[in-house]
Amino acid sequence: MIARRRTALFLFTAAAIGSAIGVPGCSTTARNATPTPADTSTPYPTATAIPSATQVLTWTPWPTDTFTVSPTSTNTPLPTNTPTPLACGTVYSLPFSDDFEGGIPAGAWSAFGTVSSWYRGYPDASQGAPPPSNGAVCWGTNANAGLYNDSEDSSLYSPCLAVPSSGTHTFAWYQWYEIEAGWDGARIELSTNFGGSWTVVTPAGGYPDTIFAAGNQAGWPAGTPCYGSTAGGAWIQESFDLTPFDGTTVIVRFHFTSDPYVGYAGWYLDQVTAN
Ligand SMILES: [Ca+2]
Ligand SMILES: [Ca+2]
Repeated sequence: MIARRRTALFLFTAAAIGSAIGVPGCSTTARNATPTPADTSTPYPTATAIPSATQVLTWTPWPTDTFTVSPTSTNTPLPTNTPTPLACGTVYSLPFSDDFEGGIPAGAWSAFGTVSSWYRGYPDASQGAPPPSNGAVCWGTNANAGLYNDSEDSSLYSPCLAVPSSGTHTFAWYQWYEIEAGWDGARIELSTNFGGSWTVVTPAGGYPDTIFAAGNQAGWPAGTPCYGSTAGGAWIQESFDLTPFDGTTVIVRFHFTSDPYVGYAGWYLDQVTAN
């Protein structure tokens, strides 16, 4: 079934979309001009198209919340296009919680990467994404605008979190995802040196899927454990053990990648906690 959908969608993209706008690989999914319900906490950007694999999408965080598309920019693979070291700004102590509704400034989270489609908003129901797990907004790949980008290698970065030097600690979040099985994927990574290096984190219960063919933008080889396909229609809470990182200041990133063909609604996140 995946292979059939893959072929059908690729043909549609190449024949109908690419030639229509003259930009190879460019998706034409338009952003909703008027999200429903309205997000009164953050203005929505007015970008009308998702950039192609040869374009760079830059988002200026809240309260500006604007997208800038650089059509002639050359993409640079992660991590070199991600600021290193990452600036902490506020370092949050535990317990930490953020449902993205404005209690923690939205700018405390940041997104970088190759054709990043990360977006804070209300999911686009027409693409199958459910409402946020709470409130009016969540973070997601092209949340409120449809499918994630082809050839994407992007991450949503948490604020800096100071993990106490002793005790048992847990990082948890709610997620919903629909990702092309085997070709595209998502996983959790953590840094204790402000983005200088990243450790892959295994969630409680492990990753349910694997990359089964190379070709994704992040270069994850076949066999890489990840979130892929879908876990169903409901938001699910996931977690991992922060205890091994006691005494450090950590940044957690939600790392997503896709290959050049076939996109789905993507990866949606809400209600992050660290206790
Ligand atoms: Ca929320
Ligand atoms: Ca794909």
